[in-house]
Formats: sequence, structure tokens, C-alpha cells
Amino acid sequence: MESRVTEVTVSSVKLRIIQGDITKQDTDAIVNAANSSLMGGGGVDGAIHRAGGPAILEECKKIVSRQGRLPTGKAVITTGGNLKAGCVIHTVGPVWRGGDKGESELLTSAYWESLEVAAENKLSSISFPSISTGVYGYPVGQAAKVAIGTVADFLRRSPAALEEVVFVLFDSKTFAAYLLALREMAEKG
Ligand code: AR6
Repeated sequence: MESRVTEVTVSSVKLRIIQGDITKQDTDAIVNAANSSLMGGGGVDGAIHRAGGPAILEECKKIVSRQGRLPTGKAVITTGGNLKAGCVIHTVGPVWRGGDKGESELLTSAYWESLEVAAENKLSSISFPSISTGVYGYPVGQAAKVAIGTVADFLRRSPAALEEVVFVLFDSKTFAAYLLALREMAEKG
């Protein structure tokens, strides 16, 4: 179900939001809202590993044996396995603990580092889920502002790095929160 689409342009880069399933996207990379173990889990993490197959977990295991657990706010890249997207960028968002434990900085970092990894790997398009707003409990209205704001800041800072950034929101409440954040950002200019 991807009937509700909206789009703005930031520094000539398309920034779109859609309601749908991120595992079906054909951008160069999709981002996984993982946990520090990189061993899979529920939510979007479970869906990505199920759809992409075992090659993704194999690479995650190699990364963990090389560099240890992935700290919150960092990102790494693996194959996309059987996914249409060629790569998965795994990041770890913060668990919501009331909002005064550095959550917004860590969420900003999760988006920023994922975009850096995409740029370093010369990818031109990337899809994000709504990081931290499921099991990790980050209030979606606040998370949407951080997510849209961070991507817009990155695109203004590095306008040539990417061509398209898509937020793929699973449910209508999450879509509505991102739509509001996108409109507020577009109005501010
Ligand atoms: N496509 C797009 N979005 C999805 C999909 C999908 N196929 N499936 C779920 N979502 P969550 P978190 C949405 O809980 O809060 C995992 O167990 C979901 O509706 O997946 O960062 C990890 O292993 C919600 O809006 O991620 C970690 O332990 C959003 O994705 C932990 O959960 C994020 O929800 C991470 O928690």
C-alpha cells in the first residue's frame, strides 16, 4: 500500500515520504533500525532479515567479530541479500528514556551516520524507516522532526552526495507525523 506520496526538494535532492513496506523498496540502500548486537530482532529488523535472507546476518556476524557491538548512533553497511535494494545500512537508534538522556542527539546521529555511510559508498538513493519509534518507544511526533530535520541538514551540507532520500512509514499514524514534519520544514524554507 503506497498510495500516499509526498515530496519536497532540498538542495536539488528529492526528499519523499511514502506509506509502505521498506523491504519492497528499490533504492540503492535501505536502512535497518537494528540493535547493537546486529543479530536481528523484531519490527523492521526482523522484516529485513526475513526478506533479505541469511547473507545479511552472515555479514553482520563478521562485522561484530571484527569491531564488536554497534554503538547507538553509529551505522554499518552490508549486502541486501535477496532484497531489491543492493545494500542494507544498519543503525541503532536510542531507547526513549524520557527525553533528557541524549535521545535526540543519538537519533540525529543514527540518521547522519547512515547518510555518511551511503555517501562514502557512492550510493545515490536511500530509504529510511522511522527509527526508534516502535519497540524503542521514541514519541513519533518528536522523532519525525529529528528525522526530517537531520536529513535536510545533511543534504544542505552535502548537496552532491545523494539524489533521493525516502522515508517509508509503515502505518498511517507514523505517516501523518512525518507529513506534518515535512510540511513544517518546507514552510520554514
Ligand atoms: N517497513 C517499514 N517500517 C516498518 C516495517 C517495514 N516492513 N516493519 C515495522 N516498521 P521498530 P525501533 C516500522 O520496533 O523502535 C527491533 O527488534 C514500525 O511500525 O522496528 O528502532 C530491533 O532489533 C515503526 O514505525 O524499531 C531493535 O531491538 C518503525 O518501523 C528494536 O526493535 C520502527 O520500529 C529497535 O526498535
